[in-house]
Amino acid sequence: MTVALKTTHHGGCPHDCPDTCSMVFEVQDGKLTGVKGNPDHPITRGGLCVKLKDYEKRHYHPDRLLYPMRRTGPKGSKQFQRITWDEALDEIVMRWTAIIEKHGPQAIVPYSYLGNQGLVHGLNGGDAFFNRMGATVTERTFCGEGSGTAWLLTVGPTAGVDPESFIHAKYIIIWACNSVSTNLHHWHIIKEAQKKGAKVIVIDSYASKTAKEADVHIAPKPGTDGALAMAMIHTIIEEGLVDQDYVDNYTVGFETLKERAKMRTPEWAETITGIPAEVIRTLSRDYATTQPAAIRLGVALERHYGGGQTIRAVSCLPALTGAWRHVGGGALQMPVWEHPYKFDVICRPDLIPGGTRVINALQLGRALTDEPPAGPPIKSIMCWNANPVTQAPETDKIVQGLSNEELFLVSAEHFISDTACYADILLPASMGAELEDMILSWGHLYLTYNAKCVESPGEAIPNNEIFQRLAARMGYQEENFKWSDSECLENYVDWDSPACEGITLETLRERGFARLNVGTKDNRAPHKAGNFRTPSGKCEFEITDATNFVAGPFRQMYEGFQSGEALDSLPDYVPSRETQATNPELAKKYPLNILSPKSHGFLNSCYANMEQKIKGQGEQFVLINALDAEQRNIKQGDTVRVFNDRGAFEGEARITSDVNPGLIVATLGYWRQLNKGTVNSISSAEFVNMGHAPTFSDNLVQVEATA
Ligand SMILES: Nc1nc2c(c(=O)[nH]1)N[C@H]1C(S)=C(S)[C@@H](COP(=O)(O)OP(=O)(O)OC[C@H]3O[C@@H](n4cnc5c(=O)[nH]c(N)nc54)[C@H](O)[C@@H]3O)O[C@H]1N2
Ligand SMILES: Nc1nc2c(c(=O)[nH]1)N[C@H]1C(S)=C(S)[C@@H](COP(=O)(O)OP(=O)(O)OC[C@H]3O[C@@H](n4cnc5c(=O)[nH]c(N)nc54)[C@H](O)[C@@H]3O)O[C@H]1N2
Ligand code: SF4
Ligand SMILES: [Mo]
Repeated sequence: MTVALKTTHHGGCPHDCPDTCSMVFEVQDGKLTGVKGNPDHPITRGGLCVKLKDYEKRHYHPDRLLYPMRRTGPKGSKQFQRITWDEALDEIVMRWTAIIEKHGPQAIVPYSYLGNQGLVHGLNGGDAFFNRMGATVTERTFCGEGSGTAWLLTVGPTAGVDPESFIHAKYIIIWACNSVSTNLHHWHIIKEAQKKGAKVIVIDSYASKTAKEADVHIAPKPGTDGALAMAMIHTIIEEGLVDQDYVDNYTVGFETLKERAKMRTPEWAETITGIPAEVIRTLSRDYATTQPAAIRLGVALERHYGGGQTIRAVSCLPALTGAWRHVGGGALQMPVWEHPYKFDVICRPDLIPGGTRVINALQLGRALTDEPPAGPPIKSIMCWNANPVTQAPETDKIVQGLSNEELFLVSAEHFISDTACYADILLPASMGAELEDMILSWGHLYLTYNAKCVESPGEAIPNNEIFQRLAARMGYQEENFKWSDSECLENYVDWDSPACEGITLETLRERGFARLNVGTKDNRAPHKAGNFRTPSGKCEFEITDATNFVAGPFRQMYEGFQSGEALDSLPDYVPSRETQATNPELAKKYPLNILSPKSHGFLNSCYANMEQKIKGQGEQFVLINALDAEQRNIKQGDTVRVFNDRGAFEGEARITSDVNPGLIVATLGYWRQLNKGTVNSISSAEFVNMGHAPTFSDNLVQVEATA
């Protein structure tokens, strides 16, 4: 008897996580038998997270979608029947052709996000197809677009401080980021810096896992960080801690910023944030005087109405204090800005017919119910790499919209997700080890390769092939619809860019990863002498003539949203929409703020259907302070109902001092089909004041014990 040899192959974690780990796939007998972190990768360093450590189990999970299926029962009933690929594609093309004839192509809406971060099979795979069709353009602003807009306005598309250079920092502020759960491999670096004597400050509205490991935890009320940042600017200026030489040479608008910050005292900020003025003063002094000082901006910092302005204020701090002068000094938002991808080739925005309407992915529920967009009715949606029924706000409206028997929903998936439940046609998609790709990273400065090393189970095929087959049937002749995955990679990356010097697809295939040529962790100080990628080349405290726009870190595939609405030329604190102070009427009914951060054990909604992962993460729960619990007669472990006018969900009450009175926390990702509602049942689809970002930290609710 011969025993098949175990082989290993380079992988890249395809999930929406800043770490983009380089993985080692282990294959035996044509099956993925195990995964490990690549020990040679300086950030992965041989370890994966709790979600991915047994990734092979996700590949071969008994619930995996293996064949194309057609709906046989009412929408949402999960009654499907196996059909062939030909039947599935014929039906889709027949339905779409009829819709296009009757209503025009804009009656068809694509819906995707970062369920897969591959260059070929990820966020933008499929864009070229729908642009060619002339379908509605879907603006995707789930994650980082408010932050991205603010960052671009202030410092331009720079990767900022290298996450690896944090090892050289002496003062580290992690601002609205739960690194222990969401950016684990950066956390390892921060821990090492801490061991070497760096002070680690976590600014988080509740005691997250990360906050608990900090030297100092500062807990402003949600959405008040802008006031905290403005008071830091005030203190740094008032106390003469400004690096005047840096400010004079490399910034614009210092005098007007100084004027704006004059009244933004720590005492003023105390009344808004709940943080004692003395704590704000100490924070400001220590930050300004302990160099190198590095700030890690979490995505969550954008998630309230004033999120954009908050990020502008925070982004001014390193220039004000000259932190950018040092290796390991400055700020880190999303390093993806310096990755050399050719989004125009990937997305083909040139194919979008002039005047095509745009709808926003966060407002899908509204578009399908009470706020239909101008133009033709929405007759069909194709969803891939996304699961709006758990992940987008106002999910009751989405469910209502998707329940419409007349709406033709096509869903390409790994599992019958909460969204796929409503599909008319299900298409099985390939997973990690079953396809070739390069995985983009918004958390480090490496290119990451993923080899195809096993065949897909059943009849699953990769996203790119799904769109190729559809394009062939629709008669689209453009050459990009015929490129193999390898050809896509050759065409999608700017291999001739300085960042790629010495790197080819072949070298990537051999090593699995490659560091971009953008300096090393030990010498990179991109703004030591200014060189900001703004119109002035300087850090713009003040901007002139700016209008609101959407700056996706993964470049938007159309010309870019310009609202025409003028922006404040200076950063400031802009209050949230739903608080006691800004909406006292609403707060009478719904007195508690709620946060919905990421779950430690899930990756957005991925893994939240796997028994072992639910066991690790725990069933849906609600963190509540003893004071709030007592007032509502809620006991530890009670099932509670959290609700507002938008909807409700249930979870187990965990009474804890990790949250202050007035605030509750319920984490994201739980499946609606396995729970009574989820946290997005109550969240609002209103935008942040910049970049059309979501307001997940700007919601009021009430809580009650269930009978
Ligand atoms: N385990 C795990 N990891 C993930 C993900 C996952 O689902 N699970 N998702 C991935 C994705 S898509 C993303 S975008 C990243 C996001 O990673 P993070 O940026 O860490 O995002 P969140 O977990 O949403 O929020 C981080 C922290 O911000 C706090 N916070 C929320 N609002 C405010 C506020 O107004 N002020 C302050 N000071 N704090 C606030 C929350 O309490 C939370 O602890 O994580 C990625 N990694
Ligand atoms: N309340 C609240 N809501 C939030 C957030 C929050 O902090 N609070 N965070 C927001 C953020 S930051 C983000 S990024 C979004 C994420 O929102 P989504 O991107 O919609 O979240 P995922 O759960 O990752 O959904 C990905 C889906 O794609 C599928 N998928 C994965 N890989 C593939 C593939 O190769 N092919 C196909 N066809 N399908 C695939 C998965 O099975 C999964 O169902 O959620 C947002 N929603
Ligand atoms: S989810 Fe993030 S931390 Fe976990 S393996 Fe993937 S990239 Fe690494
Ligand atoms: Mo995200």
